[in-house]
Formats: sequence, structure tokens, C-alpha cells
Amino acid sequence: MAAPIKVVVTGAAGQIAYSLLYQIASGAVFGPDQPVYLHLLDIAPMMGVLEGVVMELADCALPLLTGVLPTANPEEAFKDVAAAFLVGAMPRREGMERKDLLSANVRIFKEQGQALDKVAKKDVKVLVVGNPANTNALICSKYAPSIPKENFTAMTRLDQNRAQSQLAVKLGIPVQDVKNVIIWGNHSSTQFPDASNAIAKINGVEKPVPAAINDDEYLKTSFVTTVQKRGAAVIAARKMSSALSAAKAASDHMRDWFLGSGDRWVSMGVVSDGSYGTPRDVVFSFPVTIKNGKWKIVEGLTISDFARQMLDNTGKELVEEKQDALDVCKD
Ligand code: NAX
Repeated sequence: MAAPIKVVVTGAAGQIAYSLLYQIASGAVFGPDQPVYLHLLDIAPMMGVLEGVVMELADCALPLLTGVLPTANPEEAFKDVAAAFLVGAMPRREGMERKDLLSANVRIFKEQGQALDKVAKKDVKVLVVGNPANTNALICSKYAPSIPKENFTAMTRLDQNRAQSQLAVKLGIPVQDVKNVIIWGNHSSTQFPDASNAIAKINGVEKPVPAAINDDEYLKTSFVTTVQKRGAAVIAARKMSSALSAAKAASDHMRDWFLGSGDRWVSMGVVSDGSYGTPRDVVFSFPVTIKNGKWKIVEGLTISDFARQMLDNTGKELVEEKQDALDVCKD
């Protein structure tokens, strides 16, 4: 059995963490042979609730869980961690736009970037879930200059899973038989869910999704808007934001980053190098493949005029968010 790795989850007393912690501790993320030591960070008023979560983790009697450290101190929480799930933030409530959240949440990620820089392992893999996830990841990276910027990512996997699921339903096939759907840009309503390179396995034969669906209008309109607005639809129905599916997506993201993406493309927000004419130095979601713990942007895709417009639009929003965030950080 390998030596245990330290894994931190922030917002550990919250609803996403409630689903996520079991997945990490049961081996679904780092594999069935990798023991984990969980560091749980939340704010001081939540320590009582967190104690209950710690009790429940103990009561799960999970063989891979070698220890749990609940704390309200970021430097204690991030000490020597190999993986960080930055979930803790103020969640978006019904009727609230993501921009309203920015100034409240960006400060948290500045402070956590500084703490990671000081005490985390230098090869820590950081996944930012808390919104606005892309810009929070960028700020976190900026305040952790001793950790490579490739190690900071934002979650758009939930959007990818939603898109994949929509296409599978449309085609009447199992969800795992759809691959290479792409989420471009921001985890917001400007994101571009793109099925133009997706592949579906139908009756055992792989076929491009656009040909299989044969409805260009659907792929450019209601497919895109359904995925873009799915978070809001869940809030409207549940009166709370997505949690079960968000936790599953966070597990998928980190598992693929540690263990590889195989022959599938996965979408994640990474610091842009300007690929596909996107703005540099914002955290932009691209299709990537992952091998040996390193992600690589899928190259050589054709960008249609429609896609160009969508990429430019979401890129513009990210540039604006970055500027707003940098202004907040100056205060
Ligand atoms: P909850 O309100 O249930 O939990 C958030 C937890 O974070 C609370 O326990 C709170 O005390 C804690 N927290 C607040 N400030 C903190 C700090 N400085 N350090 C540590 N912990 C802190 O929210 P939940 O539903 O779990 O959502 C968490 C975040 O995920 C939100 O920002 C939400 O908007 C975001 N989401 C991101 C998604 C994505 O795809 N990237 C999808 C789901 C979700 O909406």
C-alpha cells in the first residue's frame, strides 16, 4: 500500500463537500490503493457542524482514510497537501448573478493562494470549485508564485458532464457512449458547450455527434442554452445550488488529473497560453488530455465562425472578471 497523501477540502462543512468527502475517502478519486489523510477547512463558526462531518467520516469505517484534521486555519489546512479541492465560498443564491459574488469570494482565494504558497507541496494540484471558479483560480495562482501555474485549475467538468448527458438523452444512448464534448471558456452563462467534435457510439459504431443528431440548429441553440442555464434550473427547482453533481464532477476532474484521461478529452479551466486565439493569462476552459499528472490542450481543432464568436464572448467576460478581481485584491 502506498504512503498516505494529504488532501484538503475547503468549505468542508458545506453541501458539496458533504458528497465529495465520501468519494475521496472511499478511493473513487485517487484510486483503491491510495490512502488519504483529509484536511478539512471551514470558517470558525462552522466548526461545530464540521465536527459532525468528522464523526460521520469515522462512522463510514473506510479503510483508505488514515486520518482527518478539521481546522479553521488555512496554513494548518494546506500544510504538505498534494491535492486541494477549493470548494469553500459563498454560494450563488436564486436571482444572484455571478458578478455579485466576485468581490466577496476573490478575497478568500487571495488568502488561500498565499497560504498554499507558504505551506503546500510545490507540486500540489489545485482544483477551484468555488465561484467565480475561473477567476478565483487565477487569483489563487497569482498569490502562490512558488507553485507552477499549471497546477491551478478551475472546474468546468460539471458543465461537461451536463453536456454529455444532454447529448446521450437526445441520441437515446448510454452517457458513457458520448465523448469529446468540449466546454470552452468561463464556468458561467457565457460558456460555450461545443458538440462539434463529439463522438457517439451507436450500435457499436463510432459516429460524429453532429452527423448522428443531424440538427445543427439544436446544437447551436437549445443544447447550448440548456447546458449554460442548467445551474440556474437546479437552483430554481431545489432552492439550492447543484451539490451531488458538483461533487461527482470534482471527483472526475481530480481523478483524471492524477490517474489520466485515457482516450477521452476532458474540459478544465487552465491558465490560457493564448491557444485558439483566446486571451492569455486568464483561466479559460479548454479540451485537454492528461498523462502522468500533466494536462495538455488538444491542438488543431477547427474553429467555425459560430465557435469563434462564442469563444471571443466568453474570453471577453474572463478578461473583465480578471480586471475586477485584481481591483478587489488591491484594496
Ligand atoms: P455551501 O454554502 O453549502 O458551503 C460552502 C462552505 O464554504 C460553507 O460551509 C462555508 O462556511 C465555507 N466557507 C466560506 N468561506 C470560507 C473560507 N474562507 N474558507 C473555508 N471555508 C469557507 O456551498 P456549496 O453548495 O458547497 O458550494 C460551494 C461553492 O461551489 C460555491 O461557490 C458555489 O457557487 C460553487 N459551485 C461551483 C460549481 C462549478 O461547477 N464550478 C458548481 C456547483 C457550485 O455552484
